[in-house]
Amino acid sequence: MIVYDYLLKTRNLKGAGFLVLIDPDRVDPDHLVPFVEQSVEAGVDAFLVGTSLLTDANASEIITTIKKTSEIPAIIFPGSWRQIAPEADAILYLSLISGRNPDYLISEQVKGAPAVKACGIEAIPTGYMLIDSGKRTSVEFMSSTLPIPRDKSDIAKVHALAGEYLGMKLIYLEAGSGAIESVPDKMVEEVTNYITCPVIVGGGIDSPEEAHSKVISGAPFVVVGNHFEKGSSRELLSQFAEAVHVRSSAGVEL
Ligand code: 1GP
Repeated sequence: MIVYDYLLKTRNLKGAGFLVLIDPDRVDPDHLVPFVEQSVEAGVDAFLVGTSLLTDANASEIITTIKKTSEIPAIIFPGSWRQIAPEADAILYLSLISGRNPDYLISEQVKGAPAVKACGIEAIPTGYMLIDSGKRTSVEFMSSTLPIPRDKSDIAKVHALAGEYLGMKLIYLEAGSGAIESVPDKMVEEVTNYITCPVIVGGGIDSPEEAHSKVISGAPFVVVGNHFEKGSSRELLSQFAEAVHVRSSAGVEL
């Protein structure tokens, strides 16, 4: 399975893909298996596994459990090069293109490249862009980078376009986990209209209605994590999945 192709097929068939973030630092190990089972039943399209940009949590155990429990792709969403795990199906090979810190533009990626090659997992080049969420985030502080202001869609557009021209296969618009304000719909719309590269939107999305509005604004992929850490159920996951799958809820062949 080529995970990138699976994601594109998912977007084409369902209208948009619903990705659930599992944070190894915060997941309750006793709840992981039921949560994965509920996610399968609800129609979640892929799991992202990772933690905030700069910590070193070990994702291997979590990914092993996900893979034993489901066939849904498990994609590493790394906070640092140490989070690379051979059990995963793919890794979002992030470069923090909204920032000007060489550590997160290229240094972490150089350190991680041999490990990804040794694991043989699929690397999906992803331009990672921080968008101001109304409050200072840990990624912003730790990476010493400034987020793009919420009302400056033009700045977001040209960063995304530069990422596309550099060969990124995904652009991730990130408000930060648990953000008070998610990425503005207007910015999602303007960026997705401006580039051809598929866009992921995440951070602070805490209702099915909010997830739906990102898709209606043009987002091909929506990520939700923090909201399910406060409590989840098959019903809640289904409500989100239905809100994101605006075209069809049919399964996509792996
Ligand atoms: C964080 O975009 C992801 O990196 C998901 O954010 O945890 O706020 O849903 P939440």
